[in-house]
Amino acid sequence: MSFAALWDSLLPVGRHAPTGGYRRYSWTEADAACRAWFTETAQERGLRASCDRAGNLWAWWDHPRSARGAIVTGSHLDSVPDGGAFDGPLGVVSAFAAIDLLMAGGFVPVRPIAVAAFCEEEGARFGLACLGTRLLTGAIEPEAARELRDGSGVSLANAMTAAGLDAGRIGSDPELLASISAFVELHVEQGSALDGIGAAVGIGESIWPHGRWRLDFLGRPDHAGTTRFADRRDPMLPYAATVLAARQAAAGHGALATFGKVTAEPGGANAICSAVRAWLDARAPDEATLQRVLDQISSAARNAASEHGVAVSVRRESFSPLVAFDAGLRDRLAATLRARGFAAPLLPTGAGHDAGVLAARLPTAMLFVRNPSGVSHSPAERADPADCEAGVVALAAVLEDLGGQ
Ligand code: HGY
Ligand code: MN
Ligand code: MN
Repeated sequence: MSFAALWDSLLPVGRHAPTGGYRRYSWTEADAACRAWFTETAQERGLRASCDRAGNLWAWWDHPRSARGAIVTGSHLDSVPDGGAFDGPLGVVSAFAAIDLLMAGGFVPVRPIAVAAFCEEEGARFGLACLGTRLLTGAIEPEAARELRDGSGVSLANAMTAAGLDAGRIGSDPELLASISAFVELHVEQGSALDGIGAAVGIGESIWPHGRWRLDFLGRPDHAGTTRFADRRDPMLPYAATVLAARQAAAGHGALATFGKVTAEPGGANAICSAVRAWLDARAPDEATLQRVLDQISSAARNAASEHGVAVSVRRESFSPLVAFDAGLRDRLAATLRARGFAAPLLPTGAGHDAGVLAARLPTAMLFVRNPSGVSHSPAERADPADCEAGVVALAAVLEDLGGQ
């Protein structure tokens, strides 16, 4: 099947018409439809569909006699709130399209090849990015994962159970990991470097260390029209000061800091709120810098809170260390692609990926496809059809190389 037809078959799932963005949150109806799409797509190709203990989906092009490790490709199907169509799904759809291309060309792999779709990569529902690969690799304990809560207080265990999975079985799978020789994730570029260079496809070099922290500012609710400023304990003020301090701290260190999610409780327009809960996303070129930025932001939050008689706590929800992708695999991809006429420049990225989590356990690599808008985590995210096709050709070449010997 062509990339375009396959792409179109997934496109309507989880799309929120008023914004044009995607709301594919883990273990919801939209997620179930994505999972059903994955299984059907695998079966249509004669691939063996399976689900691991963490709920990640796999489609296996088995090799009955080979004892060699598998080559795995894929990405994720979940989205951030009102995310773009490409972040995640491009890697999964391209993986199936690349297999179609290889099968149509009569390619016979000498080892298994598989497509994977990992759960909750964005952490949009349960707060922890790359949850599926963290579980698979043992980077999070099953008990801790089961207790993760979404914004409505539903636990991961209950959400998985409601979706028909056995949450009691979640956990790492060393045997599955040991059966894999390499993982290659294709992803839409979340910036405009490729557009600037004029290249359709690039190769990942490293991922900045990054994480999420939750800040709770607790004040005292009161009347907006009758409470004198001097008598207020308004958590909105230290929160606002912290947002500005975060920008300043990050900018001063060549890092990034973002508050993209905030709630004011109870949320009355004519009342001082009792609590402001905010989520900080911070990223830096190295871990020491990231720590310095965080220390600066935390201390600004504490100082502003105490100035306004507000309590504050800072809690880490998610952390991903610096990742340098496997140099041997990266060079091999570069040689394969350059032999096929791709410029294939190397790119660092500030975005997190399952390939980054898996890199701690096996050789991993990434391919990026040009994004002419340079925008991601937004409905404006884009990749042109010709570049998506180029990505499929590039991925097929890589799978042919890695899976053919
Ligand atoms: O948030 C990230 O870096 C990624 O897009 N999951
Ligand atoms: Mn993303
Ligand atoms: Mn992604």
